[in-house]
Amino acid sequence: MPQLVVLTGAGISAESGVPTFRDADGLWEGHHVEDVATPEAFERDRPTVQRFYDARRAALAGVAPNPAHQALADLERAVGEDLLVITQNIDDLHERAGSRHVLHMHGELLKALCRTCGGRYAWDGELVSEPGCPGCGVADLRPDVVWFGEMPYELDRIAAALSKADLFVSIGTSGAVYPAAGFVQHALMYGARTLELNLEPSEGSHLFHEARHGRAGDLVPAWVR
Ligand code: BV8
Repeated sequence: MPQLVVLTGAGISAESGVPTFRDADGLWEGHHVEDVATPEAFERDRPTVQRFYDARRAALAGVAPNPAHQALADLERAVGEDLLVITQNIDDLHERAGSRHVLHMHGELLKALCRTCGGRYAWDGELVSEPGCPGCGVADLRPDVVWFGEMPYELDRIAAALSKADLFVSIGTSGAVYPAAGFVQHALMYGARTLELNLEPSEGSHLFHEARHGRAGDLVPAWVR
C-alpha cells in the first residue's frame, strides 16, 4: 500500500472559522506573532501570552471540523496506518473529525506543559490564573505549543515518514515556517510524488509536481474520492 504523508496548516481549519496567521494582514488575532508566540514574549509578558492562548483554546468550543478534515478521516479509515497526518495546527479538528493518526508538530492548544517538572496535561480551561501543576504543584504551566525558536516535536518520526512516503500532500499552508516548509524537499529527495492543495500558490508551490488551488473544503474531498 502506498505510504501517504499529509502536512496541514491553518488553511485547512479556515472554513471551520479558525483564523489563519498570515491572511489577517500579519496580525494574529490583534497581536504581532513575535509578541505572543516566542519564549521571550512569555518571559516578558506572561499574562498576555497566557490570555492569547486561553482565548484560542476557548474558541475551539465554537468551531467544528469541515469537509476537508472529514475527508482525511475517511481516508484514514480506508488506508489505516499507511496515512500519517502531520499538522502544524494546534487545534483538535483533525481528531474531532475522526483522524487518530495525527502528529502535532507544533503542539496542542488542549495541552499544558509544566516548565518545572516537564509534566504534560490535557487542559481545556484557562492558564492565565496561575493554576498549580497537577504533578508538582508549582504554578509554572504554559501552553504545550512550539513557539518560534523552539524545536518542533517528533522531527525524527517525521523524517522517517517523509523518507518512506510515496505521496506527500501539503494542505492549507503558506510554506512560510520551517522546518515544515522544507518537508516537500525532503519528500522529493526520496522520490515521492508531491501535491499542494491550497487557496493560492504557497511560497513553495514551485517545488510540487502538482498544485491545485481553491478551498480545502472542496479540494480535499475531491482528492480523497
Ligand atoms: C525551529 C504554534 C530550530 C504556536 C507556530 C529565517 C529563515 C528560515 C527559518 C527561520 C528564520 N528565522 C527563524 C527561522 C525558524 C522559524 C521560522 O521558520 N520562521 C519563519 C517565520 C521565517 N521556525 C521556528 O522557529 C521553528 N523552530 O526552527 O527550531 C530547529 C528546527 C529544526 C531543526 C533544527 C533546529 C518553530 C516554528 C513553530 C512556530 N509555531 N505555531 C501557535 O499556533 O500559536 S507557527 C504558525 O505558523 C503555525 O503553527 C504554522 O505552523 C505556521 C505557518 O502557518 P500556516 O499554517 O501555513 O498558516 P498561514 O496563515 O501562514 O497560511 C495559511 C495558508 O492557508 C495560506 O497559504 C492561505 O492561502 C491558505 N488558506 C487560507 N484559507 C484556505 C487556505 N487554503 C485552503 N483552503 C482555505 N479555505
